[in-house]
Amino acid sequence: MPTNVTPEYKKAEEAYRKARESRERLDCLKEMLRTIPKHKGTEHLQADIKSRIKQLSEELAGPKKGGRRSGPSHVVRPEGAAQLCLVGPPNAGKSSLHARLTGSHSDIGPYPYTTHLPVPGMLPYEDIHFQLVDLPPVSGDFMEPWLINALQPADGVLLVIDVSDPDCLEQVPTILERLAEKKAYLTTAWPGLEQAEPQATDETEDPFRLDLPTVLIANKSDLDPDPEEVKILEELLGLRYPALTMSAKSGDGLDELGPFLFRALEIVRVYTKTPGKAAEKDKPFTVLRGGTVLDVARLVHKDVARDLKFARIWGDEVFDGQQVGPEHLVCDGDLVELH
Ligand SMILES: Nc1nc2c(ncn2[C@@H]2O[C@H](COP(=O)(O)OP(=O)(O)O)[C@@H](O)[C@H]2O)c(=O)[nH]1
Ligand SMILES: [Mg+2]
Repeated sequence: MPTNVTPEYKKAEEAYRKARESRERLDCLKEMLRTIPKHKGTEHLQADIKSRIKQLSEELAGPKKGGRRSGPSHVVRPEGAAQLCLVGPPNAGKSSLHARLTGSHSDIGPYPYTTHLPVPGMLPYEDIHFQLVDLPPVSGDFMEPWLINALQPADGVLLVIDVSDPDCLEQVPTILERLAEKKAYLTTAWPGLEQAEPQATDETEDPFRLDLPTVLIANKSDLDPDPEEVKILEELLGLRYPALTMSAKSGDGLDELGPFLFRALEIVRVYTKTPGKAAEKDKPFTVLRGGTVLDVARLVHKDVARDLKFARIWGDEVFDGQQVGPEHLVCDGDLVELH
């Protein structure tokens, strides 16, 4: 990695890491290319940035008429409290789980090639939703070239395996390798869970490294009812992902996903009110841990964020109606009045 990059470049890189929308990411990449010091030490990174600009521009340009690429974009725009992608070997039950959890028709979609495209769906949990994105399988033989792009906006991964299939002992390491080749790493580090292993926080880290908190979903528990099975598998695999055992068939364990995600991602729900009016208690905005009043304002509207002076806030950690600044951290259940 290059040393001696300018603060301008660092800022662009930071913005890229935070950007969730493809168009925003593209703008950040262009800014990175503009500001990166042009010398031998950065040649690799310059090339990487250029190829990502090309890839993303094509992705955003949509289907090519008569070209090889056709059909909708492979990147699902994030919605709801968080986006989680389903990754796993063929036949693990990803689409079945997706269908049961979100009411989607992922496996019996109206298009003949449904399984070759990302399929979004919403998992309800209390008064919020998590977006689950069903993806085609990853195997030793094949991984869709666009799969890595589809993972970019995700807040986490559901690594789905068929717990009754001994092949998963080979499939899981293969999947991790294939993703790592493309700089995507499935990590055990969820913001709201105690860290299973220390995470490296290297300042000069590769900006294109994608770390995704991952939960192992041991599906088809109806075929292998041993509750210890997933622990044994993890031990054999040398992995320490948090794990949930479930069955798309019987419905067993499906209820645990929402509460797990809420806790592991440290989702913060914030209700808003307009001055002089009643609170909107049915539809919260959500931010992740560390979210501020300003982040909430951005969700309401970008003009509201731009013009934000202060907020009044009601909640467990504040006095009723306390006046706070834009950088004030919000807590789950807070009611915020933006001024
Ligand atoms: N017994 C059992 N079969 C399942 C379960 N989940 C999925 N299946 C079956 O496994 C096969 C593959 O499922 P599918 O959802 O298409 O897997 P995908 O390739 O990972 O999307 C289908 O025949 C499903 O009916 C489960 O929990 N238990
Ligand atoms: Mg499928």
